[in-house]
Amino acid sequence: MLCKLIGIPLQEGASRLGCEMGPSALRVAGLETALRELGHEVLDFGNLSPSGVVDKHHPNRAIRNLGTVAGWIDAIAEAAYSESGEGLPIFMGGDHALSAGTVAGVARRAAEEDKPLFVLWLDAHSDLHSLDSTASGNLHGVPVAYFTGRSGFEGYFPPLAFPVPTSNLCMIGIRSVDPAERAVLASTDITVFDMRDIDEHGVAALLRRFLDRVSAAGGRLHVSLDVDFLDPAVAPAVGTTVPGGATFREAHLVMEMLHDSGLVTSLDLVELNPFLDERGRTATLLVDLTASLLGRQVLDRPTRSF
Ligand code: DIR
Ligand code: MN
Ligand code: MN
Ligand code: MN
Repeated sequence: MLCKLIGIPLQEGASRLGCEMGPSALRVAGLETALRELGHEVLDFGNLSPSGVVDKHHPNRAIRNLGTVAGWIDAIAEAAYSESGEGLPIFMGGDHALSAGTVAGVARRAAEEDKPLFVLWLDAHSDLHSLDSTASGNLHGVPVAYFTGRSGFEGYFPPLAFPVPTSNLCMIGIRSVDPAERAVLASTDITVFDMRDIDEHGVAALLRRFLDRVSAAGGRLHVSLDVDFLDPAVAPAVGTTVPGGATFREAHLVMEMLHDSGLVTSLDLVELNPFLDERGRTATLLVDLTASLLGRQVLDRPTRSF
């Protein structure tokens, strides 16, 4: 498999600075080597930069860095479209606002190939705010609303040609949802598996149901992994930790099942804030999880101590 590493040092969508160092930390933690050791060809495209930033103002005064983030989304969507024609693009973030661009870009690719696009959202949060409903003003809280074509982004974010149908979206790991997001979840057919669902049924049964649907539809599958999907005890390097997240084993199991499915066509690794890390521990975990997604087995895994 040809793996394409694309760095996206975007941090303006998050409340704390530091995500711009995410791509560097993933490189230092050995992402390229780990994938090569599995027999994959790896191309590192370096880091993207945003398109021309236009100052934009929204009536919601809480919103921060709107013009900057919109410029990033434009550039990211273009790159995601161009690089999704062959191989597996791995988008190394950067905060989760970048997924507004990656999903928009791969959705254009899927439309061109006449295939449905499915999105697996691994996150503590649903990131479903509109520009009107966000109270924090942090734009990493809005990408899902944007790429599913909800209203209110016109004139602020780049026009969206191919919205992802909500029925093609599955969220796993959810445990922090704001009231406005809850209302959206209640009124759409987004599949939401929260932590209680994982506790009761096990993550494997939940994921298998979704993967069976993707496979039956012959779809492309974009996976978006937010560091806060993981429990803060194993992944401390994220600005918005939420207790009670996925364990080390659950996360690896998800990745191993995704590998076995052969369905994944693009991947986001987002919200890694190396400034908050403990000696590269979270970056290393993300590298290991990506290796699991690309075929590393339990018995091949390196022993780590921190
Ligand atoms: C919260 C936090 N829902 C917000 N969102 C985060 O600011 O809108 N997403 N941290 O990853
Ligand atoms: Mn997120
Ligand atoms: Mn999150
Ligand atoms: Mn692994």
